Amino acid sequence: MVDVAQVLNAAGLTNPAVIEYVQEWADVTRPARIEVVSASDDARLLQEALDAGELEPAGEGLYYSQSYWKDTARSEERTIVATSDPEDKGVYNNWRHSDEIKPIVIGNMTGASEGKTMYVIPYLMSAPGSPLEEFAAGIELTDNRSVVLQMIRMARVGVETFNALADPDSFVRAVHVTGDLENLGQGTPEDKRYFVTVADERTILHFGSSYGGNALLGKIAHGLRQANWDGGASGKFLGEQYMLIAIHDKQTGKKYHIAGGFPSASGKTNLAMMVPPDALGDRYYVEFFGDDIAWMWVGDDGKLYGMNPEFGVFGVAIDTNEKTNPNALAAVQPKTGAIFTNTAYNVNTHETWWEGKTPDYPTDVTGWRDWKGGLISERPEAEQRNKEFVWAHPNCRFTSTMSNVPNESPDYNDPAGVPIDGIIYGGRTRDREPLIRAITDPAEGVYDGLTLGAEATAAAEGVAGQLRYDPMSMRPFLALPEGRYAQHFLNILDQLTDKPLFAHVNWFQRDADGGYLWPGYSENLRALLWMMDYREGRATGTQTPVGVVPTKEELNLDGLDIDDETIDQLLAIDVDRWKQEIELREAHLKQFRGLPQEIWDAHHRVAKALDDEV
Ligand code: SPV
Ligand code: MN
Repeated sequence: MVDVAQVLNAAGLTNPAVIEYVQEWADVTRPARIEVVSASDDARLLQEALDAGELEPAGEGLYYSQSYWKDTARSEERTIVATSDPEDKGVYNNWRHSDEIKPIVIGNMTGASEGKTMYVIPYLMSAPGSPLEEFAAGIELTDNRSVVLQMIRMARVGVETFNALADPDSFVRAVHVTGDLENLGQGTPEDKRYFVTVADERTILHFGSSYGGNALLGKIAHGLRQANWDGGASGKFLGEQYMLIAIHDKQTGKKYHIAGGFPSASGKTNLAMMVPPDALGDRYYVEFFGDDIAWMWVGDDGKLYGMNPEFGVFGVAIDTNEKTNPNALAAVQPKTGAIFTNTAYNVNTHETWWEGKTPDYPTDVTGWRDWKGGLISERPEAEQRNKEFVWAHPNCRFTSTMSNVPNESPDYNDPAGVPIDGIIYGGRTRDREPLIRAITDPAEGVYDGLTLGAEATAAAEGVAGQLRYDPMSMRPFLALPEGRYAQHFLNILDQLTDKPLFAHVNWFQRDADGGYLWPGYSENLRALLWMMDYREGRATGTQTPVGVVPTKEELNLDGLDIDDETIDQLLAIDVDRWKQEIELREAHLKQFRGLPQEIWDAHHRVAKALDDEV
């Protein structure tokens, strides 16, 4: 048996609470070795992973990894929030009593790291010195070297950072055990995977995956689920699946900070890394703070402050190209240390490729393997360059640190955070939602977030035009029951003397032929500029029952080739379609126990305004 105290002490981790925690879990998982890691171990661990065949070279200082084929995404069904109080059960948090679920996960973890190394990863989900530092520290234990390499890119990892904490006993206990991936019964009734956040014990127990948020526990489990709980329990902050950017107006010198939630696959990463369109580039610059998580709190000056707790980006690679996201491409250039997962890979040239990286497939298929490792050249001719037979997995990813993203904000590391001027919610809706509508009443803003959703993509998934609701884009990440979450959100807003403006955006309106009305990507900046003009009183917009939409003249369309009729359509409110939506919202909200009266009042105000419209 490994002498845990000796290994930890030798690595400089002397905190008795940490030693006790590592000992407890080493006794369960029974690793052969224990190793404490810091970011400075990266080069050595990369070499070890290359030597062991866990990573392949993908160009100078670039790496490729392939996951087990049944382990390619976060699993919502297997993700659980556990506490000791049944009152914590919500509609979406998949609540279980910790007395019931913990023994099951611990049973699966028992002896599951035999023969392996247990890596001890001290990490921080904030800049050191942040007012939320006490909620940000964690120690992940993992038996997977690739997970360590991903964590080093996604979180601030290091013994020194951890030892410098004001309160070294306040840390999240995050245990990750990979398990025997080929024998876990993924997707069957005997599924052995469990991804549990025991929120009231600040303990995360994930078993049965080495992929993304299932395994990098600082991200989704700590950064969102635990944060959602801690934020509510302390009353101090909101932990949200939001991107965070600044728009810098070089003419006036002003910087506007906007945070925003979008359901998965709605372009959050592209929006956050945006390069302004050519015609606006002389005046505006977009600074990147984060593409997936924002923690927000009440500042001493009565403004809402926010920061990105992550240290890197775990972005979807599909459709990332020079037009959609040039900054993401720059973040994965040689020498960035980026890791590609489940893209296609060329064993001869060490290049990576994914659908949408270039308009055409690579000209020569020689050496190309698909994400499962199959040679493209060995496929029947008709399946080699055919969309139905993908080269890359739809959830293939790139992992790169924040500092590799060219438009990273100079303020990203500032522990004070940045004041939030606007919060946007963005659905994916083909007809009802205008390009942007500003929402001036804060409770109506929270109501809008709670009724956020994305349209079912295929008819089989639901009724056309009907949303899969995803409150605040937090549906898979809520630890709190919805009613309490909504009340907590309102409480935070109540404390602000200078509140952010809410708005709902939609980049996905379609014409009768199914084509997109709005060009999207960098052009989305135009909607956000109007939002800030409205907030600052430079624009007045048109009041509608569901918020304020820009007038045509107020929207900056310089250099954009778009006709008047299309703009009219983009800004129109279809009252009949909205009335249908109100009915669906009512049913959606009724599911939530203890939803604050303020939210119901907001709902009824909007419903009445629509009824009053002739
Ligand atoms: C998401 O699925 O929303 C992610 C990726 O950000 S993962 O970390 O795998 O959950
Ligand atoms: Mn996400």
